[in-house]
Amino acid sequence: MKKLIAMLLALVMVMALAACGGAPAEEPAPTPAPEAPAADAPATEAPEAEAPAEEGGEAIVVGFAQVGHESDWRTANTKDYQTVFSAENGYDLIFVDCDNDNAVQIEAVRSSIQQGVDYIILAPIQSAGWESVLQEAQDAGIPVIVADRQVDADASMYDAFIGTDTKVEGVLAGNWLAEYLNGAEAKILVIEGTIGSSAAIGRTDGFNEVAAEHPEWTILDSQSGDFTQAGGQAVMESYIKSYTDFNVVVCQNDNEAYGAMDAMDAAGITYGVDGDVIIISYDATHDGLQYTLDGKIHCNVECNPIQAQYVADIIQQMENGEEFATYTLVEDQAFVAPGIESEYAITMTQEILDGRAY
Ligand code: GZL
Repeated sequence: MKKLIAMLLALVMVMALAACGGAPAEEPAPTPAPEAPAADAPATEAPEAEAPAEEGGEAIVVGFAQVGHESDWRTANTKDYQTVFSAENGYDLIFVDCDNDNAVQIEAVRSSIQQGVDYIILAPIQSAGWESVLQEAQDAGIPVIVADRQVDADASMYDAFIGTDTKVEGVLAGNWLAEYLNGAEAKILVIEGTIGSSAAIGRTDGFNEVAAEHPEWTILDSQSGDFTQAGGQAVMESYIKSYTDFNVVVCQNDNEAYGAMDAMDAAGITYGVDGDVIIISYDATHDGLQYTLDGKIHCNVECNPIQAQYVADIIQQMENGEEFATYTLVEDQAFVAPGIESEYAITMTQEILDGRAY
């Protein structure tokens, strides 16, 4: 109802302007999405918070179906949403931690539809299987914003996407490895993220695209650690039993890397810039960058979890009947251990670590 009033008011204003001959000469330019941080900026602040459109009015009710609590990245992402979509900012956030369970997540979105929320935010655990529930949201007239990960559904089935390009992250990791190895042989073990998630699919596809250009590389195995530390450790323990000759481990998030390091420690396998095994990780969370600064992780490809304000800005634009960005890419960069110079990544320093927001 609120949206209808806002639209009518906007329509009346435009008609009034037209009536007074004050109509803008041309369509108002679409409001650009907030500038993504420059690729080389270590800072990770999102754009300035603004009061929602209904300042002083009733709260904007937002249903948020979050992946779960599987990683430090997710913790930072959830905290960011709970900070931005607070009651004092004019929101009623109905937050559901879907605990990495796709069926639970689909039901959480259905529940938001049944509650008649104003907006739905979906961070999809898996990409597949969203068409019918997105159609239900569309039939109910509830805008859906897909965040963080992608869905395998036509873009017309939802209203906006905010997130990173994980295939680009995979290519970045591969390009850094090629630069670092400089033609040397690589026997690579990969610990993937959650099966069916666009994050795991993208990073795998991107890295494999680069690997295909390097016949001197062999990817010995690639199994899912589900983006968790326990999963990373279990997969690495299994790899150590099966493979005796490997020199690169690619972990698709920091928590898997911590688990892999635990497993290699237990087996007496050395890693890092002074060890036998190269570790590549993703996320660039605080602890992941600490390990990178310490030389334990060679290369850490960032995936910025600070995304909530981008979503809030789009909701405000929708509330005001304004143009909004239907696709917002949150830029990433990569970091490497001290002593490594790279055209693809920033060499870690204590100052960079101290300046990180998550
Ligand atoms: C990436 C995000 C991934 C992180 C993991 O966009 O979906 O999920 O890389 C998290 O740490 O579990």
